[in-house]
Amino acid sequence: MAIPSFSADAPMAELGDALDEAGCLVVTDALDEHGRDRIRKELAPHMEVVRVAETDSPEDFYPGRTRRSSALIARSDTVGDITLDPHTTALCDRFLTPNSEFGYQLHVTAALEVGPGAREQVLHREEDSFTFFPPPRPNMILASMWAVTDFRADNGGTLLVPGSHKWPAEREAQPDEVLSAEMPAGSVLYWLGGLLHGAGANTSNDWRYGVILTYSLGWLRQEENQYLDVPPEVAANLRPELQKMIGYGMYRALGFSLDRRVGVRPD
Ligand SMILES: O=C(O)CCC(=O)C(=O)O
Repeated sequence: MAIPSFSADAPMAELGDALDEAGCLVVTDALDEHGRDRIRKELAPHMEVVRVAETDSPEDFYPGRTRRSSALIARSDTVGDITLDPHTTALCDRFLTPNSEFGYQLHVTAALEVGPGAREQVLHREEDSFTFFPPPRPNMILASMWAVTDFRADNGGTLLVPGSHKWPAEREAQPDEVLSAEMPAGSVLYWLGGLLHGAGANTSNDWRYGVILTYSLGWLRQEENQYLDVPPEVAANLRPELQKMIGYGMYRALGFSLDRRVGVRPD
């Protein structure tokens, strides 16, 4: 099974059908060069101070020779903009809302650079924290990866196992089932939380740069602690849709704060 690829003006229903079948999807021409430059510039002070490990052990979840930074909503207005991208929200509406009728939320934000010499990351599923449900699980997470640079098979492009979102837990991916999500800078890759994936090895001389934004059902614990990474004084300056998306809202009775008046009705 191949990784489906569409341009940003393709009908949403076709994108959604392709994602449903393959568990992954590339949308090209989603972020122009100006937007990519702004992301790099806004995140540069945070990426520059990340210590790059030269060595790692095969069990480490994060391979050496990679650079990672999170708390992106507090650090980059442009990441805030793409968080609310209409393709993403349409896909969340289709894949998450049926299991979360009062809304979904931002789950993880991270800028991920894969440097020359980095090894492959272990294949995993975004939903693996939710062990209560055995795979194949109900849809709980939608992931997106924004390509700030080109993603290629030789520079650490994300590895995906199309179709594996429908597999039982015991089925392992064979080498010929693992594909590299090659895509030009400005594309966005989507995958469902049940899909096996991981960062590829980088055998080139270039750094691969991506921004991962994942979304989860509104009643789940978020993987990144947004309340620490985007504390109230920072969240106060965000637009209301983004405040709600990072978790400063309520899901039925979940998430109230009487002191901060979240969830308090005017009457
Ligand atoms: O960097 C990538 O391509 C994938 C990263 C990933 O899956 C992770 O860090 O959990």
